[in-house]
Amino acid sequence: MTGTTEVTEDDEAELRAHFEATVAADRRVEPRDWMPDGYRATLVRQIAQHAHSEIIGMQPEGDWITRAPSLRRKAILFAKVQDEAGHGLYLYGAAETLGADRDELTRRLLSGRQKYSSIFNYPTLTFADVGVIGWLVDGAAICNQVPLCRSSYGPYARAMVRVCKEESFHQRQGYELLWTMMRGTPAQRELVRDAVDRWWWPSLMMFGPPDAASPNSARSMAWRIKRHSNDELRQRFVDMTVPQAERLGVTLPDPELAWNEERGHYDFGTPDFAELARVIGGDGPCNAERLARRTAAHEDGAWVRAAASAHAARRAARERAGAEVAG
Ligand code: BYC
Repeated sequence: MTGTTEVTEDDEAELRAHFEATVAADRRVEPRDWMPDGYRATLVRQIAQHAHSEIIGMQPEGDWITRAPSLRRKAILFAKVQDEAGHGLYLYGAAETLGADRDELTRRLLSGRQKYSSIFNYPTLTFADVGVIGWLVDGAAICNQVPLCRSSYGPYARAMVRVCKEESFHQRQGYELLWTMMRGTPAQRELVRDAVDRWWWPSLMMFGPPDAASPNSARSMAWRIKRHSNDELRQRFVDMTVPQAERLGVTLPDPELAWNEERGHYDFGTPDFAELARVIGGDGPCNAERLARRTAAHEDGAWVRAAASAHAARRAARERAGAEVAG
């Protein structure tokens, strides 16, 4: 309800019942529908964090565009990093449908009040990291995001459909790069081994804290924003990735990794969740660098935003004048 329309307690109870029934029936909540404040706030938090991750996520791989080993690899990497910018745009757009202001979201990111994925606070030391990010990081992103295509909020769910299609392509390109390196020289295989060792555990941490320590999961799952818990998705990722590692011929750095016939899943070790908390809290290897770079890019882009706003204002004025003449 917007404007001056007064909402009585009875109206609100009816709207709430309609919202609960929509969610329970797996129908979509749309921007103009009534929704509880907590639902809206949870979505803005998650979608903004997701959008920020896409934009900050351009940095670690972007570092290798000028140093890609061939024109083909450079073109692929360029396209992939550009896709991430597109994902950020869809997601900021989805957040705006909830009434969020994009400038404000950016301010919150730059001031550290809103988070982005922990994974992008690790450095990309060699070109093998580009392959491993595609394979493991995009692989984890797909596991997490495919169920979000069925999220209860329409604009978020629809944005996820396209994001997931592109992420699947990214994952394949990462796997193909590693496949090529694993069939290359011993030095190339060593680069892959080193990169897998460094990225495996941070990739498992992308799914968030364990369920017992996840303050938002229960509420988000009841609202069908999230469809699975952090631990369920982490397990799904391990189950999906181990056979791929075997095909590739790489060893994942976890001595506890073993098929458990009884559970029908792989057992695996516990990620260092204290490290995850430190990285989320701002104390990861590259947090300061990532935010400094994003801040500089934002400041450098001020003239583009000013020019775009002036252009949009002139166009709107022309359209208004045209409408008056036509009227
Ligand atoms: N990193 O109660 P929990 C990508 C925070 S983009 C940082 O479990 P929730 C890609 C969490 O926000 C990857 N923070 O939270 C892009 C919460 O803090 P607040 C991004 C994390 O929301 C470019 C607190 O810890 N994907 O893949 O129920 C190139 C407690 O956690 C992390 C998405 O954003 C983390 N890893 O569940 C390549 C997907 N984990 O906000 C790839 C959408 C937790 O209460 N997001 N936190 O202060 C989600 O699915 C959920 O938000 C999460 C966390 C599973 C991440």
